[in-house]
Amino acid sequence: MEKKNRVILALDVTSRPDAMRVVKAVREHVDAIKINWPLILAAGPDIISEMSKVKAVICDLKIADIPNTNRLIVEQAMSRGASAVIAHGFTGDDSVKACVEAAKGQVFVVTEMSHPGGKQFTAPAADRLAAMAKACGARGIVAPATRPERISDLRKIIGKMEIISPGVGAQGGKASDAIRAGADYIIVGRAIYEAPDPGAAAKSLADEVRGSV
Ligand code: OMP
Repeated sequence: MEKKNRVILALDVTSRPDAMRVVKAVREHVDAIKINWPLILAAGPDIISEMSKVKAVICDLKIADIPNTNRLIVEQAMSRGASAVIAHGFTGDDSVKACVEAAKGQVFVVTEMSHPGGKQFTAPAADRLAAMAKACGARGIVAPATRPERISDLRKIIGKMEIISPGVGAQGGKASDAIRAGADYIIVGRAIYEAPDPGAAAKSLADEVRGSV
């Protein structure tokens, strides 16, 4: 995935026409498209292959199962053209290693989640989840733009691994704060796809990111 705009589009729309409209409008201003269950369930898994022809696709299935099931899920996602997947780490290092092997390293592990409930169970475990992601050979972690100070803390644990950071816009986080705290990319959904002009919204976020480095 390129590192030009440092914006990952969270394409959580629920129809193929909406997905195509948004991607057409924003493609120059984002480096990757993150596809989650809402779009896969609405448009079918072929949407992964279709989008992968436009941009790198991160398949956000929040994979959280035993190692064998994790492996099967990751193989399906990668065979459809995903460049990377997002997995949970609370299932343990054997489950995360199964993802890392099946995705040839292209795994982002969720640490502290960005929503208020993320403080309840994920925040107390986040440092250990980040260290485990590193030990398992993952590509990076997912860390909250809603709490940029936690991005800085987690950066100290993982070193040069990548941080992708959701929570900008609709959840209250700010793109420049997340990048300054050490995120490599911001992940943005509603603030782009619900904007009256998604292309202009994505461009403005990419400009904010460029201005903050
Ligand atoms: P918006 O809040 O609409 O910008 O969307 C954020 C996107 O990031 C959604 O696709 C969420 O599923 C995802 N996300 C979070 O919001 N918080 C997290 O802690 C982790 C993720 C994720 O793994 O991508």
